[in-house]
Amino acid sequence: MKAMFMAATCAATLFAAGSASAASYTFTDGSGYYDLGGGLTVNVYAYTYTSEDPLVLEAAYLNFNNSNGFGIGNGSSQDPIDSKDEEMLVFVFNQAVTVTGLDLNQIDKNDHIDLVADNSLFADDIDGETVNDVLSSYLATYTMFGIGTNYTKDGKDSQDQFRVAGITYSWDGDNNTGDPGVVPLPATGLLLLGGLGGLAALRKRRKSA
Ligand SMILES: [Ca+2]
Ligand SMILES: [Ca+2]
Ligand SMILES: [Ca+2]
Ligand SMILES: [Ca+2]
Repeated sequence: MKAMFMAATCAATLFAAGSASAASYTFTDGSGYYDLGGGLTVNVYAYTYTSEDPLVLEAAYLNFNNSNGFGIGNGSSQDPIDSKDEEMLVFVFNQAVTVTGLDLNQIDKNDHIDLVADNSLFADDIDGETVNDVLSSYLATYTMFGIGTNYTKDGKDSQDQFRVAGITYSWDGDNNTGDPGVVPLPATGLLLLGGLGGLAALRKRRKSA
């Protein structure tokens, strides 16, 4: 039973890795516009939000504090993204991506986080330490991604606060041509594919012999 579960997990990982290339980006300024390379760009916005379904966003002030990353506030670079003002950081890409991880600062299990893709909430009030686990398993593609915190289900805890310094995403860089041939795979994916390919070649040789 355990072996079967592991095999299924491997297959899912392989599929995800093979369908898109993965890359990371560390934000080094607060301009709000970033060229991620290969024709992919992202605009970063700050919002407040008071309702989750439908998500209602109102523009807020984006700030940036060096290696700590993005915060949201009223002009102070020391102001994190926090539940006091129910703040959300929104990334709008020019092509569909999957955000698979974030470089988060000032985050722990007492921070309660909301995650949004294309205007729908897919994780509500999750423990801050599980954000990257949730992201790595949510494989939908979207052009709008948001991370924020409010206190609707969190006992009116206004202490939730964090910052975002970087982002890891997977992206089908060839989605204009549909050619998956040049998409790089992580080393483990290559090894697995090599093993499967070798098996197929062996079968072919046996059949023709
Ligand atoms: Ca704030
Ligand atoms: Ca925190
Ligand atoms: Ca909390
Ligand atoms: Ca929430």
